[in-house]
Amino acid sequence: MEDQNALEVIVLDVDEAIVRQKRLLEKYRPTVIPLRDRSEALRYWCRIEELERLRQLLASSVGTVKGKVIFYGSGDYHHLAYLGISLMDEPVTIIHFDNHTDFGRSRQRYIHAGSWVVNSLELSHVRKVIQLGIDGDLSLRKDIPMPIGPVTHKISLLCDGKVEVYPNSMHRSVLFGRVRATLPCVEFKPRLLTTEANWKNIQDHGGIEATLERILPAIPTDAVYLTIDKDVLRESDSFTNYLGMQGSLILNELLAAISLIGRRKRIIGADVCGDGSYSAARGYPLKRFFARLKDRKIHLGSFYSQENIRLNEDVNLKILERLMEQWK
Ligand SMILES: [Mn+2]
Repeated sequence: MEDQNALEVIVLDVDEAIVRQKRLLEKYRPTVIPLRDRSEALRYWCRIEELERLRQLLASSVGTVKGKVIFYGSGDYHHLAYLGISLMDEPVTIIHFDNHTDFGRSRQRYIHAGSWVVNSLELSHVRKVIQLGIDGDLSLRKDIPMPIGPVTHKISLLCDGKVEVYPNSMHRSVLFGRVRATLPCVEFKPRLLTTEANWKNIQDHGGIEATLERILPAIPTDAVYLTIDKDVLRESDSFTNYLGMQGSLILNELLAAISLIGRRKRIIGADVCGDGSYSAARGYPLKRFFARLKDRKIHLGSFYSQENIRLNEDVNLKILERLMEQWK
């Protein structure tokens, strides 16, 4: 019989999305940290101090998070990745699967599901972030049709080589503002007020494994931390809060990537989000507005359908299986 303790799983239960996945609970017997009373306070964004408190709670509840996998439900909580990342204790490169770059600008003293990469790169042990699968960002977005560029995103992180962005299929986009840099992942052509970006996307450059074989030898650390937002996957492979706006990566490509990273590098920690969940946002007018706008295409029943819960649980189990192969 397999040793079930070989892989330790932590659930930050902010939105019930993971604890509904009964096979996952039975198989891995995760440490569940109850946070549902903070569900709306933490969704989309929260104050940095709030995460500092949570980090202490996490560390005191589980000791180390090194070599463990953290689940926390919807990608609306992707800033909780900062907890696991900040608790790593050696120089590390973050390998980030997502449909979005998450290095947007946010209000001072706040951390956001779309800005946590900026905060993570402020940690001295975090050397670099490699982003894979990004098709829904750094272009005119369907959900929030506003110009994207240095005003909305911290593009300097890209220019300084702190972040590399590899879309899955997007090959060209236009940024508002002039950007100049010579980078391995993109060619910028500055115009008068805009910049044309030609991306070295995954599909047109040999697929996910060829892309990783090119990138991994150049990253500055042996240790890597994986953070996976399953909105990077196509819709038949994942039910998220980004219905109609998900990425195009196929589950088997994600799994192959995890295996390859595990063979070439030392995975020291991981977290997974993107399990769709409903937000009532009671008591938070701004979040409520945001939730209504963002989730408008999702039928309420979809959040509770057994089919969607099973779909997400299957993906989580496969991700865990792959990680377990790397860690056994
Ligand atoms: Mn994300």
